[in-house]
Amino acid sequence: MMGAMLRLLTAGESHGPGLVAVLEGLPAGVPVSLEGIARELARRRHGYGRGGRQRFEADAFEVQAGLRHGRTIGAPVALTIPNVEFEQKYKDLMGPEGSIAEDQKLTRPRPGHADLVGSLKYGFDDVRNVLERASARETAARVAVGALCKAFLGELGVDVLSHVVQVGKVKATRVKPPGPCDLAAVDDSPVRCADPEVSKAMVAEIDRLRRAKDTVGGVFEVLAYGAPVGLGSYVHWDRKLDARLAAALMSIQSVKGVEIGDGFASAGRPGSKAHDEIVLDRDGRVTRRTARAGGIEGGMSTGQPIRVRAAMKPFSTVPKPLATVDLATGKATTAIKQRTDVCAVPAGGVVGEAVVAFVLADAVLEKFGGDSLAETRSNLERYLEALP
Ligand code: EPS
Repeated sequence: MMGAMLRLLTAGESHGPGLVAVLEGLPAGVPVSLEGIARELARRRHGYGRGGRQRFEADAFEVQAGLRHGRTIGAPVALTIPNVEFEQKYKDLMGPEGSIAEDQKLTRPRPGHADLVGSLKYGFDDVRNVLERASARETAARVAVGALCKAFLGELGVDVLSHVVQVGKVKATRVKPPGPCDLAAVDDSPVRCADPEVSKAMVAEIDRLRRAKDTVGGVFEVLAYGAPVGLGSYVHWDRKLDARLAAALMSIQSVKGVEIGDGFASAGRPGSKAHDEIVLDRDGRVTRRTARAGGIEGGMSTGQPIRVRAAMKPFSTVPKPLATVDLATGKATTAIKQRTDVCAVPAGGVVGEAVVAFVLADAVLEKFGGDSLAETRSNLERYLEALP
């Protein structure tokens, strides 16, 4: 991912030796604990409906560069996360050297995954080259880096969290979005849903789809509290905060729709009921009557909580395999049966937090700059003091 100020590169195949992430552009002096990174990685592994892998995958990462004595030093931060099965199970299949027999090649692409188009585009006769990199395993690297972005934002009073609002046909209609104090309760829910009753119904929905040998998608919401007014810009399409958030969320594997604030619901409302009227509060300060825009107007943060949603399609590795064509024989067949998760929407929310934190950290650095956290903070404070 490429921001105005931050750059993130990930590498790694799902069953290769491991994942690598390099984050460049965070100022020096950001306190980062290894436990904090481990906690975020553990949050991504949890969630009702995950597959077998998450029970043994340890995500035992190592920091190779950029952190010293618990703080960033302004240099690129590099992390590696080994895949636990590589040594015991996948060394021959996925190692950097050697070869495999013809009959070990995967040639039955899964509809909905990158398998078919990736193989055609790169000229592969083994779909594994594609699916290993296209796998959502890559999101572990982004979550590890997201923990660093969150630590930076946290120092500036910005909190990012998420919750699940839909799994399959089950929707949470509770209107009030959870705040930072509610995150522990959300994480305690097996599906990371803020409403305990809806949470139970979502678990039942996942069980129903598992029994039917199927997979299920859903919607998660990401909220950011404490973002200052004026992040992003209205002057250019590629500097708009909502455009940057939408691109980042859409880059998450399985995400097929993004909504900012009331987004799609606004399309069906009259203009008189679609906006957030500007009013004075009791103390004579400018405020808003509602929060329909999701904290973004004209491509800039308004100072209200930022609220975005992402829709995830069901996993395309369906246990009851879909129709496909064998690339080796040209004959009709059924798709590869890989190990799969039934539902990854709770994990999707954690990945959503990470990419939103990346975009907000980038937008903060674009506006306030700073080679050290202290410099960024003092620039931010001066700006806030000067606001009318
Ligand atoms: C995932 C790792 C993958 C899958 C899942 C998400 O691991 P494995 O293939 O070893 O089970 O569990 O990815 C997919 C289902 C997919 O189609 O990409 C993870 O770590 O998030």
